[in-house]
Amino acid sequence: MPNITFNQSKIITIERHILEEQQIHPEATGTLTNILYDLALAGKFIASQTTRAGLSEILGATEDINIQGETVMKLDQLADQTIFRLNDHTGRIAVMASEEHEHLIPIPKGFPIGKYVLLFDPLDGSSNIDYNASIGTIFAIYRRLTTEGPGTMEDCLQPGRNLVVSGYLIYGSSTMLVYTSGSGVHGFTLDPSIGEFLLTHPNIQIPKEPKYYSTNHGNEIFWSPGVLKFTHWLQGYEPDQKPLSSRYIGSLVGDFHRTLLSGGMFYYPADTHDLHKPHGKLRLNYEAAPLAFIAHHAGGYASDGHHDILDIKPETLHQRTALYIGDTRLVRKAEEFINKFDS
Ligand code: FDP
Repeated sequence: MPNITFNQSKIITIERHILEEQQIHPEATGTLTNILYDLALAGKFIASQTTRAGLSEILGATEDINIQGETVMKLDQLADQTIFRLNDHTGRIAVMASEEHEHLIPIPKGFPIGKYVLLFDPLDGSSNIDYNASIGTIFAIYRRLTTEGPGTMEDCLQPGRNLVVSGYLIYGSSTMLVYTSGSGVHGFTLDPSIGEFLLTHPNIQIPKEPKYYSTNHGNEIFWSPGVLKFTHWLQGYEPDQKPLSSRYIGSLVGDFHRTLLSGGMFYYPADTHDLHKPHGKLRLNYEAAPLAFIAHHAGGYASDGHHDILDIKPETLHQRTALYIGDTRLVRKAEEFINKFDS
C-alpha cells in the first residue's frame, strides 16, 4: 500500500470564510456577506469571459467613447452589466456608481432599495486586454448615509475612511479575489476546475522589505521636481536608500497586487503639463480609495502626495487623484519630497 500523507492545511472556500467573518460581528444581518457572494460570482463570470477574449468576437473596441474619453472595450461593458445585474434586484444596494457611467446608477423601479452603496471599476487596465496582460475589477462598499428612498450622490461621495468593504478581482495567470472588511486582507484563488475561490493568501501584510517600485516613466517629462527627485531617491542616488528594481504593467490592479505581495510601492503622480490631468489620472472613488483601504489594512499607506487618500472627501463621482500607494516608509518619503520641492 502506498503511504499517502495529507497536507494538514484547511481548505477554506470564500463562502465559508465570509460566513466565519460574519460570525465575528453578532450584529451582522448577512446582507454584506451576500453582496460579497454576488461580487465573487460576478468575478467568476468575468474571468470566464476574459480568458475567451482572444477567441471570440467580443475582442475589440466598440464605437463608444466613455466619459473618461477612452474607447470602451466590449469586455468592459460585459463586466459592467454583469456586476449591475447581479446587484440591482437583491434589496441590498441603495445605489451604484461605475467608472463606465457618467451618472449614478439607480436601482430599477420595482426592486427593493437596500442600505449599502456599491462603487466599481468593472474592468480596470482595459488598454491591456488586447495584449493578454492582467486586468481587474475593483469594488468599494459603503453604508448609505441617507435613511430612505433611493440612494443619492451624497451616499456615493464618502471618504475612503467610511468604507465597509473593498476589494478587487485580478484576471491574470490565475483569477484571484482579494478583499478586506477591516479585519485583515485576504486573498482567494479561483480553482477553475471546481469553480470555487479558495483561501490561498490569509492575512496579507505588505512585506517590510520593499522589492519593486512601479510607475510609468514615460510621463517623467510631465513630473514635478519633487516627484523626479523622489524617483531618483528610489533608484538609490542617495546613501539612505538602496536601489529598487522597477516593474510596470500599466494595469492598476496588476501593479497594486504585485506591490501588495512583494513589497514596494506604486505611484501615478499628478501631471503638471496636461490640463486634463492636473490631479493625476486615477479615479479616487473607483480606484484609489478602495485600494488605499486594502493597503491600510495590510500595514501600508496611500497618499495623494499630501494627504492620506482615505481622508479625501470626493466632490464628484469621477474625481481624479495622484496616487502613491504601498510601503508606508516609501509613501511617506514621497510626501516628504513633494512637500519640500513642490510647494
Ligand atoms: P487603463 O487606462 O488601461 O484602463 O485608470 C486606468 C489605468 O489603465 C490603470 O489601470 C493603470 O494603472 C493606468 O490607467 C495606466 O495608465 P498609463 O497608460 O498612463 O500608464
